[in-house]
Amino acid sequence: MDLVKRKKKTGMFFRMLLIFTILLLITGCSMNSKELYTGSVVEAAIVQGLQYKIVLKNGELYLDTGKKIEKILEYEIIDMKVYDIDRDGEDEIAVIDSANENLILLEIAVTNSRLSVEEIYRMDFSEINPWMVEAGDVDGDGIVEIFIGVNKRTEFYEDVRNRPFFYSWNGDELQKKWTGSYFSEKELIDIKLADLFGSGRYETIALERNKEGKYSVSIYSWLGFGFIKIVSSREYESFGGIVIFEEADGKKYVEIEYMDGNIKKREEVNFVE
Ligand SMILES: [Ca+2]
Ligand SMILES: [Ca+2]
Repeated sequence: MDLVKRKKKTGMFFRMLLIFTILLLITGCSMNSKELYTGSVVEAAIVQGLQYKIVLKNGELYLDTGKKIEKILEYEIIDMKVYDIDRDGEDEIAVIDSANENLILLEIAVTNSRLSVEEIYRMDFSEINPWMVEAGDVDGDGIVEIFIGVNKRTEFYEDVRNRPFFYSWNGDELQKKWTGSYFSEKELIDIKLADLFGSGRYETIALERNKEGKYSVSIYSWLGFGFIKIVSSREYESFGGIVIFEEADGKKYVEIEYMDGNIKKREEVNFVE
């Protein structure tokens, strides 16, 4: 009798497991747009005159054509940036893959009206722990710089911390532009590159944290062979990130997202000299 009971139980267990697996597969496959856009990083990509959305969600990269959402990379990534890196009017995607910590440049390819990505370049950053990627022309010479946030010690500074590295894309490869030790004595948390003043030269907008754990935003500008600080903001107790808000006329503002208790707030950063 006991053996029969046990067999029945085992059978039931496997049936439940099968149902659970099917349910998991169904929910896992049908990523809807609401799920995709919750807690994700979204950027617009221009390909052959049309705009698409590139979405980074839980380390996975998706393309939203407006009609269909497709996962476009088989591997997981740490961060991504959509930008026209070679300035030909078509956007590329720069990603850092989680497994090898390589910076990978991807071209968005269209074959038979299907979009896919093709790897055009990769560079190994695994020795220096890359954690974020940004892009923009920091010196205004028409050549795009790629920013890589890394975490390492340097020859002169022993402590391991977040450091700003800039590379220029010469059409074939990335070349060192400025691999700095730091912008200031504060810890670097996040960076955006944006042409805030319409000069053609992109400012570096950095979110930093001081020793007391307070956050502030500073604008740094390229000057010949390095960066100088232009202005800083007031201090914030907490933060969500920095956002560059662009008005219809192209005027840009720096905004900060921060938590006020349980409420997420967003305000324009008032810089003080
Ligand atoms: Ca391009
Ligand atoms: Ca440049």
